[in-house]
Amino acid sequence: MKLRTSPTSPYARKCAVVAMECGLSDRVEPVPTNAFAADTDLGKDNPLGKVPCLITDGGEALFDSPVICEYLDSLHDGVKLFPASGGTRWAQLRLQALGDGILDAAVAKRVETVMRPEDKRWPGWIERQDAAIRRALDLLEQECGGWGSDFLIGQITVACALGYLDLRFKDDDWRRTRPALAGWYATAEVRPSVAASAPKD
Ligand SMILES: N[C@@H](CCC(=O)N[C@@H](CS)C(=O)NCC(=O)O)C(=O)O
Repeated sequence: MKLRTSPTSPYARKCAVVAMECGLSDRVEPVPTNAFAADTDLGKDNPLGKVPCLITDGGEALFDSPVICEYLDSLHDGVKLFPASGGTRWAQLRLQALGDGILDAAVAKRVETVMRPEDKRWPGWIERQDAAIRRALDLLEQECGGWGSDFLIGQITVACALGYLDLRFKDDDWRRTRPALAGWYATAEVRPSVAASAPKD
């Protein structure tokens, strides 16, 4: 399999962590791809023009990260990162959505603050993304004490989201008012799959 990826994409990092947690790293060849390059051919695999995009051994292109992660999880016989059914499945999918939502808001904020020309920036839009991130982090602060030692798709996504906030918005200091989440992340970030996939800017 080939994974079209970028060294700083938190969504691609999710896939790399999942591949490692599932013991599939040897079967997934990373293909560095700059989604924003004018001459990229990414659109032929993913019409949405985004990384990550997984090319399966059968030549099918899969996107986006939740789909790729669940596909990788279907390829091994160990503990499943996506519980098959019941309340634990919905809890994990909900947590994945929360982590992906933090990422969506953080990426939107980065586009607005770094990529968009200064005279075209919209402060109200940035504040809207900040508010979504704050609320989501506050919810994680309340809930993370109940996760125990679980490191399934929900926790993987949250770890990638927190890593991205550290990479791009260090000054926002999400840890200051969220000691429980900070404590959880301190344990998560040294896990081999998370440490090995740390973003390289
Ligand atoms: N929902 C997608 C989001 C992927 C995404 O936004 N990737 C970014 C890189 S971090 C990208 O390729 N952006 C290019 C673009 O928006 O044109 C997923 O989970 O895979």
